[in-house]
Amino acid sequence: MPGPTRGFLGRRRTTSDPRLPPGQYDVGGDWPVLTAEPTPRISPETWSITVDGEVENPTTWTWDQAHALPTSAYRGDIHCVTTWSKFDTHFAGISVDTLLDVARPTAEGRFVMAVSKTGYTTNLPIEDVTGGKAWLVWEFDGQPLPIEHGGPVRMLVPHLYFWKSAKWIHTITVMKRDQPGFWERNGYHDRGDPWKQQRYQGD
Ligand SMILES: Nc1nc2c(c(=O)[nH]1)N[C@H]1C(S)=C(S)[C@@H](COP(=O)(O)O)O[C@H]1N2
Ligand SMILES: [Mo]
Repeated sequence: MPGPTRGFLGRRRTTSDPRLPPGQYDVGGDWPVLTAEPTPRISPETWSITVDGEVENPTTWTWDQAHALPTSAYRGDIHCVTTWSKFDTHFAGISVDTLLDVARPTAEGRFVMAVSKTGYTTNLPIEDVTGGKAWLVWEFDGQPLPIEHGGPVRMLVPHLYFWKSAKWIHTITVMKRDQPGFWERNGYHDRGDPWKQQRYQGD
């Protein structure tokens, strides 16, 4: 990206970049860690992902079973509500669509709760995790996802603020009705669209 180097203007670049949602700045090469709970140690041997709730076929995949599914990658930007954005990230894993195709949400299943192994939760309308918009990822820039960033596997919903991307994802529960997750109970917006600046309740 053209423009002044870091250190000259400080870390908050003021250049306007069409990739930058309103109120955000380019964090550059950094990838801040934001975690509300103690970082869990999860080994691939014990990791699993379950899709349950309002589905016809509740299913659990082990590490090997998940890795046997068709891989899917994301290259693009991520945006945290604390105002940093990171451009051109590269994640790889599987599409949430692949899991939901097997679990088959019922017609009444209209929301999901993403649940971390730690108990962290975040809620999403099912449309925000289908149609190629959400992933379970285990690679960042071609390397295993670092544990502090949610490794071995996190959710990735890059078109929404990053609190919707649950680290250490363990269960996706399909629900009939919307229910607030951890940050949503604590004042954050229910949906979190960075282009609409949906940061806090009432935005
Ligand atoms: N389990 C868990 N997932 C989480 C969080 C958390 O505290 N716990 N924080 C969320 C928030 S607020 C952000 S901005 C991103 C931070 O991800 P990072 O630490 O990889 O940058 O993770 C999201 N997912
Ligand atoms: Mo965040």
